Amino acid sequence: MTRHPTHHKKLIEWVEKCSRLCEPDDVVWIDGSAEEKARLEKEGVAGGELIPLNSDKLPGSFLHRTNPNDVARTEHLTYICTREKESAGPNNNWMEPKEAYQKARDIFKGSMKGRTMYVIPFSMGPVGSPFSKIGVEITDSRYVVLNMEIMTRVGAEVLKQLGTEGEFTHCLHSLADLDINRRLILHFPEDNTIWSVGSGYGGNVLLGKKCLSLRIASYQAKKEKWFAEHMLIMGIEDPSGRIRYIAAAFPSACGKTNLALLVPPEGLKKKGYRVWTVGDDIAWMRIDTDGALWAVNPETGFFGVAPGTNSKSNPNMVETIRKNTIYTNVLLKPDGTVWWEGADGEPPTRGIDWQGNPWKPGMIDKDGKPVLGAHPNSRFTTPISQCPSASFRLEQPHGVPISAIIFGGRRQHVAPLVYESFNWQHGVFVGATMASERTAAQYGKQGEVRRDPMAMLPFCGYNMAEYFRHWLDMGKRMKKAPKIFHVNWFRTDEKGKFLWPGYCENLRILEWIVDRCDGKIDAQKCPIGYMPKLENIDFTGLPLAAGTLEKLFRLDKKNWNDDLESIKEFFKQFKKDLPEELWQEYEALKERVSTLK
Ligand code: OXD
Ligand code: MN
Repeated sequence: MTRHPTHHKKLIEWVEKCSRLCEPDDVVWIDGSAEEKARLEKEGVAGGELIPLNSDKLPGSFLHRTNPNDVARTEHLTYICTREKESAGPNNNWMEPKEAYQKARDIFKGSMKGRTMYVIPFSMGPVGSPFSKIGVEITDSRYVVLNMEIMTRVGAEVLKQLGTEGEFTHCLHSLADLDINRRLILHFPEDNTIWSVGSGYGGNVLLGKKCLSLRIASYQAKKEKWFAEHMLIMGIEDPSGRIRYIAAAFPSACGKTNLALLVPPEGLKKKGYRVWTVGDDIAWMRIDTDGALWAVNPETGFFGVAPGTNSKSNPNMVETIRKNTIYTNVLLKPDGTVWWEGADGEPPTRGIDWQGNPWKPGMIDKDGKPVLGAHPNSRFTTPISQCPSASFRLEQPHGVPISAIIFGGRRQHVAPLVYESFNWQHGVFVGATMASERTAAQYGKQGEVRRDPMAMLPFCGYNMAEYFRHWLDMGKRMKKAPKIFHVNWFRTDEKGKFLWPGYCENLRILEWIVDRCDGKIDAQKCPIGYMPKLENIDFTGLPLAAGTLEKLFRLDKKNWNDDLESIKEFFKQFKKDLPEELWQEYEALKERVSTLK
């Protein structure tokens, strides 16, 4: 009989029930101690799940390889399981809960035979903060335990906070046989439960992240009147030492992590600007007693994409991942360090690729394509506390006050570099109509527009029409609502070349946004919102070719009309559920766009 480190009866009963279903050899409760971590790492190395990396150059770091059929989130196997189909809405896969539990139970049955079942109590958000939610993840993967220890607050202090009666999200995970035909990522928001089986990939199995902090939390946030959003949070310190915090939503692969860890360009640094990173992926936001919106990052780590990370795109991340980092599906160099496409320096002359095969630059596969050293979605898991720009308010139970919300996408032509919405309702429309064009790196037709409202399309745990209603209602509850902006770093010229240099130069636009929030400057009223007077953006030391600014801010009537058509199609799928206010905003925009020349 296992000894339990808790007197929480329901938790113990649930653990025993899962144990009877999965039939592990033994059950281990995770306490979050350093000794336990060292033991798990040692066992992981002995069992082949972890490869220790060069202890001088990357101390405390390991490499893990997932099954090659299991390298990304599997949206088509991800379900919202509510009693009514309508509650999941038109954008989620839906399964009836009874059927879903039965299907998964068949796969979980005996799946942990010969393995250890780990029980991980974890807190999303500082332990004991009014923002925080507790989950307990049961898993048969040591890799999951070690990643959860970086990404969340884990162990004894969480159990203490949970007490004998506390609410928690029931998260059950098993690798089972990693068969893609027996893989399911199931969310039961009405039961506060997540079941994930048949995968070992982070986004599917670190259940505190997308599954709890976005899908389950968004459902809870609607009920409890707060926000669970797919947003970075960063602080911008101005030369007077005042810090303004912003939250920003961009679809995956639009540079959220790079923006959150931005290092100011020379000119702005000299002026006295500094950036503080609060989070790169998830924001939980509440209206506090002052009537303003306050945000925490519920996570404690970054689960970042490795390819393309280098000293130019993200110098702070390069510093962060030098130690205590778990690398997944990257290339192993002969000196026991790692590499990926788009890393600093020259490619190594040889190494072991992400699938464990010998690799050399220039290798070609049977279809004539280059063999990649690292998988395009290879990752690092690393503690935020190691980041040079980590905010000193990460553990603040009340988080940080949000002055601006920013939405953005990857648009070649339509959206200008930046604009500000007229008011909250218009801002919700701007977020609800957010879109990105597919790049060559993504599945699907290049250039095709994918609408991704508030970057939540794959993560909203309920009907998106209800979600829009929630956003509108929250605006009415706030006394000091943040201003809402839209940015587009990805506008291109006639030859398809980016017009804006991006990366650290984006701070110039954030400076304008913060100045607008502080009421320091005025702006031009345009058909789509307020646009900057160019003299109010600091372009010092940024040589842009003649005519570039004009192109970055030009509004093209045909492009906007085409976009309105696509918005109409998108909105129509929500039928009568779409809040009337969004149709009003649509009509008003159409009217204003008709005045464009
Ligand atoms: C992520 C994503 O992994 O949004 O953060 O896809
Ligand atoms: Mn994300």
